[in-house]
Amino acid sequence: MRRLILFLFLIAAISLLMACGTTEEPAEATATSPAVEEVAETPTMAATATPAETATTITIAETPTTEPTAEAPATPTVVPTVTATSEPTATEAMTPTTLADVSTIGLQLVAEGFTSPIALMEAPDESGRLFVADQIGQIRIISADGELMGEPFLDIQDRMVDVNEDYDERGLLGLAFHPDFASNGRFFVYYSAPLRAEASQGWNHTSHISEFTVSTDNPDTADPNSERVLLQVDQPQSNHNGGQIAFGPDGYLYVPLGDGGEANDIGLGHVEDWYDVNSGGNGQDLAQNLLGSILRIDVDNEGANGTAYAIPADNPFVGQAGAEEIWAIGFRNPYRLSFDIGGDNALFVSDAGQNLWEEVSMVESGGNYGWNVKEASHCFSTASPNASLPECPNEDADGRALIDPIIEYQNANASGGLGLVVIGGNVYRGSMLPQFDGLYIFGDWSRAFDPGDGSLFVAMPPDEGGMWVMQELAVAGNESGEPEAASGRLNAFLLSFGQDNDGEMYVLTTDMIGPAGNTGKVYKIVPPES
Ligand SMILES: [Ca+2]
Ligand SMILES: [Ca+2]
Ligand SMILES: [Ca+2]
Repeated sequence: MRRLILFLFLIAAISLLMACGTTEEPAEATATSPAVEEVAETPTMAATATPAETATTITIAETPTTEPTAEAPATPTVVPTVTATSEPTATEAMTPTTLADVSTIGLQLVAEGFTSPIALMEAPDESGRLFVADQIGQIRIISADGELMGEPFLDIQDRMVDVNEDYDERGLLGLAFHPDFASNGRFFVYYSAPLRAEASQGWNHTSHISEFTVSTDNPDTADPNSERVLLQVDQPQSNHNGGQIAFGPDGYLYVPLGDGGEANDIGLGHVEDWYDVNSGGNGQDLAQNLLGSILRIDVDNEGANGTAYAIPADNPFVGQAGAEEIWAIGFRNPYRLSFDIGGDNALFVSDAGQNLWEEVSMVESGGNYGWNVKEASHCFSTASPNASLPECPNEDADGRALIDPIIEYQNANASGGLGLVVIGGNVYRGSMLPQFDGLYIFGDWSRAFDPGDGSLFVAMPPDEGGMWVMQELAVAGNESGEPEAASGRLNAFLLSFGQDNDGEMYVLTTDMIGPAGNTGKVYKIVPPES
């Protein structure tokens, strides 16, 4: 009986996250019912309709702590060639990392007491300060000696919508320091403001990209009166707002925008695109709105038409039919993005899937990443979102390829799924865990809604072509934790990742489904034995 109640609660909660739009709308009760049916059907659909698809996806090697009797944790077909024992000892230092070398990490608590910590980064100066953005509208500082400072660096709660403590995808969602912050004190935030007067009636809120500057007399305080709103984007629904903004190695600011919200990329504020099989299509549309895209703007110059930012001359749609701010299209909810601070500085974007698949893409100029034609590498159907279509186009109406993700895994709505929402991370470039160098560490928000059951994953580029190989990452010391004995998982909701200037990584969690309370924690990823 208890399992049944939990199951029903899970279904109701999933419909809240995946299908419903504005949670405060009175239509919630009617919107929930069909979603309940859909979700309840998911396990059988996935089991009977997609065996072929399942077989082509990456193999998830169970971590040794989860299943001591499991076969080799590394997937044999994809593990890089291991140096043979007959090789001279001189080459031992060159032995490539295998998945078996990267199955476990340790987590060291750095700071706690946050509500909903959603971004962490080190200022690009010599101060050694870590900045933590909290969804409720505050930016806090962890000093170089590890102290969480009491006074916020910035508090913009009074400029935001009131976030719903039960669940909300709005709030302060992104923070980025100007590359020359040490000399110019400029930084940028992405947050959800109340709907502006000129927006379409009945829409939900207006996303702001704003610039602030640090106070002239106190480096630990921003000047609250320095706000300069660079970009406003009206949002038809409360959810799918993207979030993490970042400067690329080119000095331009990248801004991820979701498809506008609700589910399926249809409904109020969702335009029609070139693909008639599926309704809606802010993700595929280039010209009618900026939703469903990654933008790239120049914050150091003003636009010719009076905008507070300029368009980089090499943006892919300059002089074309699409909006010139757009860098890439085809996203549902690109909540987290990051640039590799080493290697080729690739841009990694996690895109939260709907009912079946979660994905991470490596994003390039002018790329089309598929939504709502595809959910990860699978053909999406707005009419039957719990069953992938057997086929769909491989390119859009302009001949652009629909680019598959580098990583995908099944949503926990389906049996065997690993979680409900992918949380993008970073390419590890630190020195504390050298075996992780060049690997992408990311995770999933939770497998269920109560209690939080977030996961950490690690992915490795394949030898040649195809998707990256991923596996779960066990947290040392959590092997006997709740909710599942020997899970090795976080035992909390995973909200985000951060990276400092040394390339070390951080994990941001909370015990709450929504932005409430003070259970938010920041951990540093450390070797398991430390
Ligand atoms: Ca369409
Ligand atoms: Ca669009
Ligand atoms: Ca995609």
